Amino acid sequence: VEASPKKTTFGPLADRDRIFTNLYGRHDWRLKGAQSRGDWYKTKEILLKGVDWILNEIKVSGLRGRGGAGFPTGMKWGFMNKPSDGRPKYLVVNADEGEPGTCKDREIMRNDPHKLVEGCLVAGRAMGARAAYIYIRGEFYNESSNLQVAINEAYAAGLIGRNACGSGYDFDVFVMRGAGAYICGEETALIESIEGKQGKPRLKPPFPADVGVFGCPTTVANVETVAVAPTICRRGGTWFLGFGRERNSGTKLFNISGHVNTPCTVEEEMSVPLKDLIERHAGGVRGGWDNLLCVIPGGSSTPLIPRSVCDTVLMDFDGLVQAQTGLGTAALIVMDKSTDVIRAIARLIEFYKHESCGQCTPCREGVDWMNKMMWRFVKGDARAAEIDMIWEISKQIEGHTICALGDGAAWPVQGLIRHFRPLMENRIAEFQQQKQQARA
Ligand code: L3W
Ligand code: SF4
Repeated sequence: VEASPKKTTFGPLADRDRIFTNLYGRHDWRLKGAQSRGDWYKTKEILLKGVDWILNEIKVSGLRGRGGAGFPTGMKWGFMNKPSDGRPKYLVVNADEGEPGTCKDREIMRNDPHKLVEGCLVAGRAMGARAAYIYIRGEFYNESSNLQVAINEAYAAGLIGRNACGSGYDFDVFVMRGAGAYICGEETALIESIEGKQGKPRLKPPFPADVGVFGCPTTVANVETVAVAPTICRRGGTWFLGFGRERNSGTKLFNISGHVNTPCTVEEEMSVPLKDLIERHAGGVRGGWDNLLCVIPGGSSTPLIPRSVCDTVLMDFDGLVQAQTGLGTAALIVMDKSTDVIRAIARLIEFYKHESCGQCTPCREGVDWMNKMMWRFVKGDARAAEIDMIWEISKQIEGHTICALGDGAAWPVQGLIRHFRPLMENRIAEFQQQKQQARA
């Protein structure tokens, strides 16, 4: 994908173009503070413009889902725009944010909860939804209480509930807390959990838009996706489209953690070069850019990329796919040369093994095998041929499971082998040498 002919450089984002104006809680997050920063401005007018107008603005904006899959938001919300068959429709907000390295939605709910509540109303209107359920990660206790305060304030001010904002539209918002399972961030497991069952993913189709929560048409959308909708409607889809490049538009929250001088969450223009993001906002790599080993660019499910790729890659959907990885949740985990990258990936695979729900054989058994093999690779206690074997196991998992957790476990292993195979081979050779010396 070529950069748009009109634009070849991306970022820094000007303050006037930031959607999330209260990162790190520098201002008052309560209703009055939120209103002073533009939230709930002319919401009634947006609602009265109707379903087609809202959907059109979202489509024009080019917004793609911010939870990892990057599905076009306007199209997804449009799946709900069918004649009613009598079943109520629901919006479910995925606030389960469990992907290692990811903490952007937490920041929104903690410091900008009114953006999410208003977003539920606008997105809900676009779908003809009766109510929104916000399913929030159990560990986010403070965030869920801030969110509940914001919801209570919005009810008291007549912004949601009966005749929301005086628009004639009735809309409720409920918060539901999870209980600590990563798999409940998968949209159908999340639906099962809301229904009071174990969080085990369902086969798709049927997609939630046909059969979702309580058997009713449902759209599950990420916190950030929903929270940006009111600003897009106020400033216009073309405003949002003006950031980033074709098919990769808008502003975006990025998390930067690991071996950087100042780990942070920052809103930047989509398609910003990875190197600029780290140097401009995170104080650079510890010990300087030359000390960089690799970066996991989009949360733990996305394959790592080595320093040579990091020099030039753009942080967007297409740029990272071209680099054989993905934007995922846009959570960068930076590793400098002091990192034992084999151990780092082994630790991630152990996480996936622990979180697998166990329904599919390739995930349940395959991820367990990969975990055991990875810890032997950490020591070097393996045969070189086993590198091909674990690659093959990862390929047998990828695409052969009910949900994306299997893929999420397979891809980090593939990234490691793709870029650090000689390191793995050397470690095996060293271990064999040590064993021989010990025998002699
Ligand atoms: C109706 C159709 N709806 C697709 C809907 C579908 C879903 C959305 C995208 O996985 C990814 C995963 C993780 N009719 C439809 C349709 N839809 N076709 O569109 O669907 P899908 O299956 O591509 O993605 P998903 O199941 O939502 C999410 C990756 O994100 N990830 C992040 C995980 C963690 C977090 C977090 O902590 N916040 O998100 C990182 O890579 O691997 O690939 O709504 O129903 N014909
Ligand atoms: Fe469960 Fe793993 Fe299958 Fe997903 S891929 S349904 S987590 S066993």
